[in-house]
Amino acid sequence: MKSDAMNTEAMLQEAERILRLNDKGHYTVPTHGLYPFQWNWDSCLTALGQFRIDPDRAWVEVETLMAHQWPDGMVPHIVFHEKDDGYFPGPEVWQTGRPTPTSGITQPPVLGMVLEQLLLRDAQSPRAESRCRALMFAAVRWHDWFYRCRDPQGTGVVALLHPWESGRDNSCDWDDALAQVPTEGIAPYQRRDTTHVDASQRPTAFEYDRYVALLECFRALKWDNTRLHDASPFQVVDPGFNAILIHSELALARLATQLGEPDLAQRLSARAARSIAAMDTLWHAELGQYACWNRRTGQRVQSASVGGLLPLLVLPAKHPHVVDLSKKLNAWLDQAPFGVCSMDPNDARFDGKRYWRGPSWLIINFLLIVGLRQAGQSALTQRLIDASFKCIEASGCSEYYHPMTGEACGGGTFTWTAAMVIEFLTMDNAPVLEVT
Ligand code: 9WN
Repeated sequence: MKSDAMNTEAMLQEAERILRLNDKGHYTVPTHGLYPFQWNWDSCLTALGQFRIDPDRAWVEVETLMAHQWPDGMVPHIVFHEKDDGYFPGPEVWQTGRPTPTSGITQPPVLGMVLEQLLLRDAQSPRAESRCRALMFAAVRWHDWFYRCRDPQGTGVVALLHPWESGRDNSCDWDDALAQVPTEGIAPYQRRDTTHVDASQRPTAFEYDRYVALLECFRALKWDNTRLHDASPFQVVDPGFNAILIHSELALARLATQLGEPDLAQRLSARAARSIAAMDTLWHAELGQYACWNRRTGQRVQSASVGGLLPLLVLPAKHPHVVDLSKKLNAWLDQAPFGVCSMDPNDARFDGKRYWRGPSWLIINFLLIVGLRQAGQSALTQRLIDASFKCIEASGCSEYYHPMTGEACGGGTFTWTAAMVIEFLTMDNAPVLEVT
């Protein structure tokens, strides 16, 4: 929590202003121009901040997202509520055939953890429990989809089929796997992102070609999720993504208990336990952290990104890797005091301004903080909150920040960054939940 009362008030007001600025009534755009639609994990994390302004509006944010869940359980990463030519690839490229157009891939499932928080915070409201109940069942259908369609061999960990699914689009984690994606015959296209943001802060043309190639490959399979996994030239198991999924699964299990569904709670707890055990296979002793696994080649990925620190979300306090990961976080913060680098600052590929290859992101700081609080790492928790506020003080609510200078990067007046500011300013009151 921030001590300076004046600053706190000013920050809260600015954060609230941004949430209102980007509010489209029943969903929120991440920022106008660059991202003019509803994004999956942006909306869920935004609901946490919205709750402090208007609890009902927070529920609506996630209800709107889940109204566009696919019949097979998948929750798309973008819902194209309105027509807008300012973004590529738009609905005419995805061609998923949904009544309201959506993309055809998903994003990190933070919904479960957010639902648990919303219900805890809204316990007095007479409608909260029934709203949460409906959303909980929808979230469980999404998780079932993950294990059915993204882990068809039942290994306990799910694979990503597109870098956009990770939410960490151009992370170095995907470099090798992406290089194997064939691009022959992709349709010509025109990027829009670089008309909004300097190209040096965005993915490269090489990467975009492969993003489009994967999209076209899945489109040719008519977005049939029973076929996509095995057919995809890109199948990467990300420890960060899986940690988010498991953390949400545990949250849903607790909700199921609370809402009188003991059998469901038991099923989810058992699946989470199995997945936590499977995460052990992603520990990379040489890097001293978790790392991705390329399911296509059967090889470990040599990349020390922040995704490999996110398993803090599911480690019990006494787990030895809590100490390893905390040490690493402290070392990175010594080198880069403006938040957690998205890539090891000692890696030759680190680039402090290029999106997910170095910059710090407040939502990632937040997820790490959730894990660190669970693990009782209070000093490091405070260090990360302070680092996040340093970014805000230096550059306002930006999409991401140069982790060594705090320079604003990407889009401005950014929704989930504003939501995280509210969260950090008020989280002292949030209960800490334990991983057992
Ligand atoms: C593609 C909206 C989204 C975030 C992602 C972030 C970025 C999109 C893009 O913006 O991705 O989904 O076009 O660059 O990487 O995490 O959800 O804020």
